[in-house]
Amino acid sequence: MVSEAVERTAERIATMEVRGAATIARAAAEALATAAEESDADTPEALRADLREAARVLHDTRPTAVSLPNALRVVLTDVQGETASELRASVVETVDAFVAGLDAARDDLGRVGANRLRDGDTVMTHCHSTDALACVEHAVEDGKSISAYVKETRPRQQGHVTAHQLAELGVDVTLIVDSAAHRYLDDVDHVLVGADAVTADGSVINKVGTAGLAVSARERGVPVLCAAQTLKLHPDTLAGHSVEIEMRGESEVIEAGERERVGDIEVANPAFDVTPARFVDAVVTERGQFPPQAVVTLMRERYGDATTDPWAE
Ligand code: RUB
Repeated sequence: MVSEAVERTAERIATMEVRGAATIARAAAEALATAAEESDADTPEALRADLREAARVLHDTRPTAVSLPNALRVVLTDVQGETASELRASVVETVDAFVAGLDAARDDLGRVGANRLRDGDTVMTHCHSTDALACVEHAVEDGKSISAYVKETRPRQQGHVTAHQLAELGVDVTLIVDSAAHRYLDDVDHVLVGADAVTADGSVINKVGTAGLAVSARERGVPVLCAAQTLKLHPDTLAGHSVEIEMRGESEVIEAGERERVGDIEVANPAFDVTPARFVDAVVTERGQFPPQAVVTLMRERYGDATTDPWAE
């Protein structure tokens, strides 16, 4: 039985109260620390079993953001202890270090991304990405004046969060409906998006609509930057595995009362799409910016060739 706190976090991730790849990773790691603190296991083996069970519940919430399994893997493999209490303390310490690492990576990445932005530049964003926002935040801190076209991002309107946060930074924000993106690309210097996963061949998996935006941007000669800390690199893709694209419910697309009006038709609601590497100009990470084709080297350095799923053991 997993603790109520873990169940609650899993529920908040599944219902998207907690959303965005980095934020999901943080919540999942913190839930493991809570699971360790709340477990009454008195042997390291029993505590490890409790942690694996908690990790399984957290893992099965949403399938696409690789930051979630990557976070669980880091915590479950880095912890050590000869006794249950040593192991418990090690989980809390490991999670603290992991969370501090997330913040530091976001900050370092933001500094790298900010170097791409010049004073007076206009960016176009899609969805809400804390990594992408870090780039603008650092550019503004450097004294650059930045404007933004912010796509609203149907059906969940994460663009509203982006618009609000960019405006708070002092960015001149224009909110547009998704289908107006092509119309405004001529006024844009960079498309700036985040990622839920970056694959070994440099493809970027991000909120549905990113791929279409990137293709339009290429047609207009606008560079596409993907801000993604290395926690978003998908190590399973090194061995040829594909990434599951989450399909969400139709109630996000048509409200219950609209069913009768639209009739008996299928509704498909994929949450993410795949932007092939050839439409991405740079992947901005905490270790520098890379052409998407070079991501594979970075992935091997960080994760090695083999990955394990400790929660599945
Ligand atoms: C969020 C989304 C974000 C990435 C990156 O999708 O696609 O662009 O997760 O976010 P959802 P961050 O709202 O469905 O979770 O840079 O904050 O990790």
